[in-house]
Amino acid sequence: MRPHWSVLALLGVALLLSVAVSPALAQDGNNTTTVVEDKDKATPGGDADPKTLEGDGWEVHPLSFKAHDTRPFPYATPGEGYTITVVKSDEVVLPFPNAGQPGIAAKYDGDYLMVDSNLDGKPDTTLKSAISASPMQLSLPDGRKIPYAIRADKGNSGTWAIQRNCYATGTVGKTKLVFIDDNSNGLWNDFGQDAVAIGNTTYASPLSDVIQAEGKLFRLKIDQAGNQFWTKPYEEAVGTLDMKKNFKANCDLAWCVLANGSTFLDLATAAKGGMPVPAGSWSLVIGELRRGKMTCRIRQGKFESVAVEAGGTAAPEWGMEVKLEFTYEVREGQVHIDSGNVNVVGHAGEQYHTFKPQAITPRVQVKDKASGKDVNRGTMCLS
Ligand SMILES: [Ca+2]
Ligand SMILES: [Ca+2]
Repeated sequence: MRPHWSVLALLGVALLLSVAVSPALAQDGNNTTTVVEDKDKATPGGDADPKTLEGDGWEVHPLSFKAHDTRPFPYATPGEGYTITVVKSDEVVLPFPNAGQPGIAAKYDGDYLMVDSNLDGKPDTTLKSAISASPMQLSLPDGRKIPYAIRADKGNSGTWAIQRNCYATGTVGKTKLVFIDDNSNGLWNDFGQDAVAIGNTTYASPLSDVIQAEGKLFRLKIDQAGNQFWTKPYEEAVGTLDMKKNFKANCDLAWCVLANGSTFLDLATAAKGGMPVPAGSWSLVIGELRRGKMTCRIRQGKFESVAVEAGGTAAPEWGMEVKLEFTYEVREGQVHIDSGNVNVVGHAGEQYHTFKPQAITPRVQVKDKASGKDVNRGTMCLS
């Protein structure tokens, strides 16, 4: 016995979820239909050594540091939930680079958290939960001192959550690049874990060893200090990937990151006709749909990798029609649906989740399979 899927629209349109019940289902039993698998993060790439880059075709680009001082952070990133949790103790050390020291000294003083912003070993700057940024200094393993900024949020249980609150900007030609220390470790070159936003977008991709700018592909390296990066034209096999052409939805595809090994590209920023990408197999990492103030996130689900051949163009069909997949069980003649395990699934198996601002409220309709008559109906709230 398989549940009957209702197929309806995404975002702002009522969703109907129905279960056909047959006499066989009068018995208790479980019906699991979907397994959610999140893609593992890519492993970090190597560091950039300016000496080995000189004379090898790499072009250097300066970066400007920017401490951010309002909320929210201006760029959406794949790792934006990453935080360092600080608990109360006599000696608090924040795990940021401080050459020769285990970290940055801090003091937990009642409602306040004080940090040593000038690296003299004494906490000197008080962070309140209402204050978003704290300019401070870090000392890298090689002794270079760099600017940095964090934000601190006080948790309900007396802990503090610390997160980077700064970024670094530069350009390739006329294209703006924004680098983000997204794993909040004070180093800017963690490929796959840090992030970069390229072009006219507020969405960042995982830091990638190949980027697209000015309609071309470049290899990328970045100094761990976040003060410069290098590019070099990508000269291996290239194809075209177009994630917009055959994407159907009543909203904009605002963010669409696909990965091939340690290369991450945001296909939502592609011009009409698609984006040049290294030939190979591309998997969906993260995305977002937007219509007005309504948004929802996209994850891989069962979306299969897209093959891009050298010189070829791939444009997978995805998006609507959208269906709901869910788990239910029948106990004592009643249908029980686990609202925490209802997946909104797109045409190619991709999943849509985290709908904002309002929750989705599918109408639930239970039918008797034999007679086709409605047995019950109601409304379920999905956040
Ligand atoms: Ca100090
Ligand atoms: Ca980092």
